[in-house]
Amino acid sequence: MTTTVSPAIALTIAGSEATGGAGAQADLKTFQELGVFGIVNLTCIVSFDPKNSWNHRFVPVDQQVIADQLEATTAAYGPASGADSVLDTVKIGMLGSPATISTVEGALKDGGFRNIVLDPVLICKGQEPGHALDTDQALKAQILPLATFVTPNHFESESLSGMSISTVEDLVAAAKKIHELSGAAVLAKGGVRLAGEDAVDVFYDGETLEILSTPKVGEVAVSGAGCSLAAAVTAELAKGATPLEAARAAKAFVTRGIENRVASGAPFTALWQGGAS
Ligand code: PXL
Repeated sequence: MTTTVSPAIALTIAGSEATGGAGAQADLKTFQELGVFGIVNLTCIVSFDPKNSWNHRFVPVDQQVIADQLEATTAAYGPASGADSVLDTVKIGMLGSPATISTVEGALKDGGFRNIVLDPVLICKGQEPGHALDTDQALKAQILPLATFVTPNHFESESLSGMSISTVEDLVAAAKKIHELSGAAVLAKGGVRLAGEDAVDVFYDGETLEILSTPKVGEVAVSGAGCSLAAAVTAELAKGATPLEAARAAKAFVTRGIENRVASGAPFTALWQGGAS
C-alpha cells in the first residue's frame, strides 16, 4: 500500500482571461507548478478584442453563480469539511464589479481564511470609467481591510497610497502607507515602471523592510506577471512559508517565467510558468 501526503490547497477567486496569459488561468498554472492543489471560483470572463486595440470585453458571472461556487468550495475543503488538507489560503484577483465585491466580502468574512492574498486589480482597459471608479472604491473599502498580503503594481500603489512614485524611495513610502491602511504584508512592485537596470519590488510587513531586486528582463511588461506573482505568494503561504519567504520565492518564480515568456499574435507576450521544470 502506498500512502500519499495530501497537497496544500489554495483557492483563487478571479476572472478568466481567454488567451490564457493572465487571470485564473495564470493562477491555476502557478499553483500546479508549485505543488499546490488549485481551485478556481470564477468572477468574470475577459476576452480581449483584437478589432479594438485588444481592449477588454468584460462579462461578469451571475452573483448567484459566484455564491454557489464559493459554497461548493467551502463545503468540500473549508474548516468544517473534514478534508485531509483544509483550505485556509485564498487569492483575490479580478472581481470587476461592486456586486461581486460584496459577494466575495461575505465569503471572506465567513471562510475562516488564514491567508487572504489580494492582487488589487484596479483597472481593466476598456471598462467604462464610472463603473471602474465604483469598483475601485468598493475594493479599497470592503476587501483591502480583510487582506493579509497585498501585491499592488506601480499604478495600484499610487492609487492606494495617494502618492506619486518615481523612485525606489517613493515605492518604500507607498508600501509603508499601504501597510498602514490595510494591516497586511505589502509587496509593492516597481517592475518596468521604475527607471534603472533592475526590477525592484518592496516588501514591508510593519517590521521587516526588504528591497527585492533582480536585473530587468527587457523593458516591456509581460502579461500574467502580476497574477502569477500573487499566485506564487499564495501557493508558498499555503505550503507554510512566512510572508517574506513567500515574496522572495514568488519573485524568483516570476523572473524565470518572464525569461521563458511566450509570444503570440497579440501585441504582448505571456509569462510561462512551466519553463523552468
Ligand atoms: O492582469 C490583470 C488581470 C487579471 N484578471 C483578468 C485579466 C487581467 C488582465 O488582463 O483579464 C481576468
